[in-house]
Amino acid sequence: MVLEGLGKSLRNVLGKIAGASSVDSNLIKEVSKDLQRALLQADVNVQMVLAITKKVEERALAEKPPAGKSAKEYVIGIIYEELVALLENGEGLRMEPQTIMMVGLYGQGKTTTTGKLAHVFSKKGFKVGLIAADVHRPAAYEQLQQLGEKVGVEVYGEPGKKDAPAIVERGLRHFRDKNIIIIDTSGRHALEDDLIKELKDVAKIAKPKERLLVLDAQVGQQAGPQASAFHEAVGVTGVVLTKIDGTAKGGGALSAVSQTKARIVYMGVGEGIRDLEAFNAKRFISRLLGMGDIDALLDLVGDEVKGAKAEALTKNMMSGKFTLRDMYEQMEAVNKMGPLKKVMGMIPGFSNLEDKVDLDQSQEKLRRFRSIMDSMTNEELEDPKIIKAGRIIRIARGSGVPASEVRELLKQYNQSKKMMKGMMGNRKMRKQIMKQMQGGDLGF
Ligand SMILES: Nc1nc2c(ncn2[C@@H]2O[C@H](COP(=O)(O)OP(=O)(O)O)[C@@H](O)[C@H]2O)c(=O)[nH]1
Ligand SMILES: [Mg+2]
Repeated sequence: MVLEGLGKSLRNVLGKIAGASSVDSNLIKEVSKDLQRALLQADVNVQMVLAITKKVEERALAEKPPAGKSAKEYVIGIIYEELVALLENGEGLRMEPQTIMMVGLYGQGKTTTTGKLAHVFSKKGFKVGLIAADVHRPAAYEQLQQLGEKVGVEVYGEPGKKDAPAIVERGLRHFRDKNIIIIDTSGRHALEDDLIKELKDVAKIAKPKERLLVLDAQVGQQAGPQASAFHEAVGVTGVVLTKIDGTAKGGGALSAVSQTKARIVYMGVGEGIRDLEAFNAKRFISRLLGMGDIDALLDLVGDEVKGAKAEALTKNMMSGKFTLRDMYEQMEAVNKMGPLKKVMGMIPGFSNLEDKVDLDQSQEKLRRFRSIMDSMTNEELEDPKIIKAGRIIRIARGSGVPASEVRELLKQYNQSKKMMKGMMGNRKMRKQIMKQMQGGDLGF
């Protein structure tokens, strides 16, 4: 997940609120401090951090929750709103016929993103053409050509020629029958005058509806000044923040760009052709806060297990109860579902398993866990606390596994239970927040 560290600390902040006995000024002060720490660690600008936490404090102390809403839920809602406000910056890229020009310095990810965008549009059924107008970097044409091949999109270029505007002019003519044209342009180590001139000349000919600035998120808060400089030079209409997968500074880049009022349209989250995410502040923040995981899991559950069983399971979990039997049922459901890897990643406590073991092994482990549980009594399944040394030996013998494996299952159960508790807090929050602000539009 993008910005793993920030997500984790934000979820801790919300967990603290959810677990508090009551909301008072002490709790709010404490939460505000934690929020500050979380945002600063993600490289968000100090002034912005102070502003947002001040606002959260003021609102949390002054505003009264409307009837039917608890103080805790209301405070959590305020934090959500203020975080969204920090990043909210307009609409995404329109899925309609247009010409798009990519700009940015060397190595920021322009060419890669051009390929990714070509994939997005062609998947939607558009007729896409790519123009290779980076005339400075050797092999720029070949790089784009390769990406084009990968996604089945034609690339126009004139390797060896240096006149970018002329190439673009001929490319546009060549692509008369296309409805999405994306132009990859040259970069520099810095925004120099000759680059500005070249980009302006290309823009004059292509009249692109979108001029997308591609920015490496690793520059952190520097992304803000860079976005402003490019905007002044060539009139940026949107920003793509790349490499957000590999940096803890993503919070800095995101918030700094938002601050310039530039609209962030996409995030690059990996080197692969599919590693591009449309940016939406509400969805991004709700995901950071860990909302919706359970729903996504239940969505994946096949029809055969979706009925009464899933309902009973959810009800149990919502009430904070999570027995070994519940875990057993989850495993059953998981077994019927596949693709296992995806599902495993969504079950609290199992996500860490996902990376470490291969799939056949996980399947095998599930099978063994189930046979262990088959050797337990109802009482043990409902109340696993009572399973002490003597019972472990009996269960191990009954299911033909070493005692260590029974202990492993119990450990896994305790871990799942703990995480499930945390998530249930979030689910309640999520419902509340949805009702409160979105009318159901959180994008899940
Ligand atoms: N991890 C990661 N790497 C990326 C991303 N976008 C681009 N890259 C890598 O960054 C390097 C430079 O990208 P390139 O598209 O050639 O940059 P350009 O000079 O602006 O055209 C390449 O190695 C890409 O694979 C991203 O979102 N995540
Ligand atoms: Mg390039």
